[in-house]
Amino acid sequence: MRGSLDDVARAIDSYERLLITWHVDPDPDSVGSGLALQMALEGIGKQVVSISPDPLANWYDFLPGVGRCQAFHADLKLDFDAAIVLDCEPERCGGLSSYLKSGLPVINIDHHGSNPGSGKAFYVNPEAAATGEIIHELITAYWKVQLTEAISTNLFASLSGDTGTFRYSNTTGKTLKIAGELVQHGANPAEIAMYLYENRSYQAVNLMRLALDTLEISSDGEIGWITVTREMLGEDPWIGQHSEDIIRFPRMIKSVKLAVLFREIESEKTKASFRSRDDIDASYIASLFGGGGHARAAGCTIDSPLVEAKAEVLSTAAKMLSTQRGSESPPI
Ligand SMILES: [Mn+2]
Repeated sequence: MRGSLDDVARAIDSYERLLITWHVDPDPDSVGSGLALQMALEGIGKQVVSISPDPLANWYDFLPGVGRCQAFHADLKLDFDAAIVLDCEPERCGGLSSYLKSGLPVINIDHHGSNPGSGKAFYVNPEAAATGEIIHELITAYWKVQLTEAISTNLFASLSGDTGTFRYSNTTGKTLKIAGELVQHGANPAEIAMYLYENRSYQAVNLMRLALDTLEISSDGEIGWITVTREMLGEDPWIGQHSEDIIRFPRMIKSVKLAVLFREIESEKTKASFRSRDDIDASYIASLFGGGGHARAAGCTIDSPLVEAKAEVLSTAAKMLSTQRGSESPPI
């Protein structure tokens, strides 16, 4: 744990006009946390604007308050007393990052262990399953905010998104306790799950079909990967949730300890996303390529063509797994 939630609450208290933002490729945790925090802070009299570094896909439309969230563009008038950066470091805020570094006080709340913490006040708690878990604590403990149906729905979406609907190893008793409280205050688990997982476009599901066709596995069965090229994506925009949708296929395989999704971004730029299980540290391999994340979910962007990046990542991953395995025989 880095920084202090007390400092964060005090810092927020001392400003009136606040910007809330989060990482590029937004996910339900970042957006749900942001909208819930915006509503809570407006409830205590703050002026708050949420700006997403990237446009939000239509399927976020079910989140209460999402209609007031703007997508960043260069002509946007930015005039705030301070910014609250959620679920990432200020460097991951795309087009907003330069504004965040212009001397504006920045308050940072995150649960990624790779975030060193920075700014006027920060709180980074890698034990929190989602940033939404921290937002719940912040707004209920410090400002005694009443959980409305709208706030509860946003926070439930945040927890649900980052825990794979309460299945991943980051799900704790505390996560479930908070989720229960959110349901008591109006969050509807079945409806939120439907919007999160059964509300895709034909194109998005078709992309999964094309991606699944590229599934490969290492000879020892421990590394499974899928490759998405620009051609597969066609004219459709990439949205963060595609990663979760697609990387779950290699991770379904019993023997796979490290699942990798390779995505061609440009001819010389490749993104690798990692999901791991057992004691494999996904953030470690991501950090070797300049990325970061959580122990079980991490990612990096490599300035190499797809084929080269894949070869490099897969040989590094194989070495990492054989070192971490030690003398034990692989459990296939
Ligand atoms: Mn998160």
